[in-house]
Amino acid sequence: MTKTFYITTPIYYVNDKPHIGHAYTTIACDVLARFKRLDGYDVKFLTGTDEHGQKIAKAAQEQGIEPIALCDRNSKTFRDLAGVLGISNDDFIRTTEPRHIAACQALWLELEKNGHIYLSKYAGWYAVRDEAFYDEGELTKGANGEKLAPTGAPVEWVEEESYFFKLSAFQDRLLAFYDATPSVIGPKSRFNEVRSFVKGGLRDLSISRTTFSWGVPVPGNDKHVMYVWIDALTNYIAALGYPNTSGDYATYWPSAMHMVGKDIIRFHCVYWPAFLMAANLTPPTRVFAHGWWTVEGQKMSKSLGNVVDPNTMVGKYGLDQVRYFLMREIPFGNDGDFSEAAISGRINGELANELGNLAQRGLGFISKNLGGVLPVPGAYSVEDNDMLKACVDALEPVRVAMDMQGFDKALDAIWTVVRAANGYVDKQAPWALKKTDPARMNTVLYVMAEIVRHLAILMQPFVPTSANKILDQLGVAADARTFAHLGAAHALKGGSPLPAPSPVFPRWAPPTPEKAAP
Ligand code: ME8
Repeated sequence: MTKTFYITTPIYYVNDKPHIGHAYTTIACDVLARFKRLDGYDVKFLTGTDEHGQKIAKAAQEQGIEPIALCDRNSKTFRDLAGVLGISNDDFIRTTEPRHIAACQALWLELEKNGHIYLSKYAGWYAVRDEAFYDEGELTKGANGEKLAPTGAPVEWVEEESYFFKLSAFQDRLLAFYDATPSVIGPKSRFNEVRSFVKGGLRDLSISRTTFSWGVPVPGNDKHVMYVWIDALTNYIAALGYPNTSGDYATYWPSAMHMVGKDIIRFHCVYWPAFLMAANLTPPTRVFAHGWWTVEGQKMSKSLGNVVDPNTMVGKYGLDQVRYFLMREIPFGNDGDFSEAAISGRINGELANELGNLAQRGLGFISKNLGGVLPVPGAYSVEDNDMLKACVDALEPVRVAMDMQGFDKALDAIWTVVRAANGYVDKQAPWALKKTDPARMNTVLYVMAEIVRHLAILMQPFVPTSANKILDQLGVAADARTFAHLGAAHALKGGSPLPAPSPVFPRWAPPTPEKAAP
């Protein structure tokens, strides 16, 4: 039976435009989805937009438009961005879709039927920006003495009738769940953070609001709309056809992984598993919370005007370059800083000088000196065999790293081979063999082409367009590019004509400032 893998991004709020942080999470999911497909998995990859709640209602009001008009417009910008980023998602869910609303109401009824919901009154602090309730003890003070959420978001006092979810009753079950499967939360530091939060005790959670109407109506009580987080989290099962628990739900839910930023870990690792347990559904298999990006050392903010638009970035540096940089620059899970120096360093130092150069050296030489025909190799030397073995052996450490969402570690393992291969080429110096030993030159050039084939196959998840261009230049058939095609059994055929090569990873230089008009 084919193994399955279900990967989701957070669904993004449509009150604002997408920025580099959203692009980061989505690219990470795309890299994983592509990796798993190439590794033989049946993958479902979901992304989408979070369209209900007070924050969206407020944004629409400020812009003088109906909430749904705001949602339609901004959801499209997220959908378009997925196109710009080359995202291979299988589905895009909007929480205003009927399938989502039906799933939310079904889940609610299930929780109610199982005795986990009661009606009472909420009195406490709420941050619209975070769409989160906070305890008095969690609040901090702003510059003017005003109360702020721990995230810095303004809070307001809310007092209203509300339905509550009996979260407090799930403390022991949640702790037992974490302890039985510690791999459910990554990285380890986040696991510890969540565990100690739950260990500290849980209060029941307010799960409905009455002071605005932009949300999923609570079944049987139209005065209430659902709290936006119970609504939002349900997207992950709505897209699998819930409340129907056969079909896609049965196929994919057992392998569910949610990728999120560290800001929303409590919702995904505490509330969501508890809701699912309360509905007698299984919690997700893994939630990974990655770190936060700053820009040139500063927090991204509208007022600083330093919010990085991923469309601009892709236009400036190139899509694969941006994807590579984001996955390579920092250990996944840590915070990172985006700077022009950092990205241009990666583009020029690694993509152009190391991988690109490796591909170009062999292919360019074959094109110029051998009439563009891949030579037939003779017997392999020890070095040839060692290099080819290193290429095949790279898959396992890459796979292990990817299973831990260690994108940077996976790239380290690939780069160990890239660097060894450049060393191999320097040492074998095939161009010097042209006159002295053409047969050996042919073997070296063939081995170089095989090395590049392996590296391009492994690099597809990270730099899909460029890796596939390299594979095109090697004449590799489109259906011979999975990890099952690594190794000698699927080796290139010596004697085959190759398409004309062209460099795949150009160097990057800042645009020269325009000359001032005379
Ligand atoms: O929280 N660095 O949506 P959201 C890294 N709708 N990642 C960042 C980032 C940054 N500076 N800024 C944002 C929501 N992100 C809810 C989710 S899911 C059921 C509902 C990424 O639009 C990161 O993944 O505020 C973060 O978790 C997400 O965007 C928040 O997106």
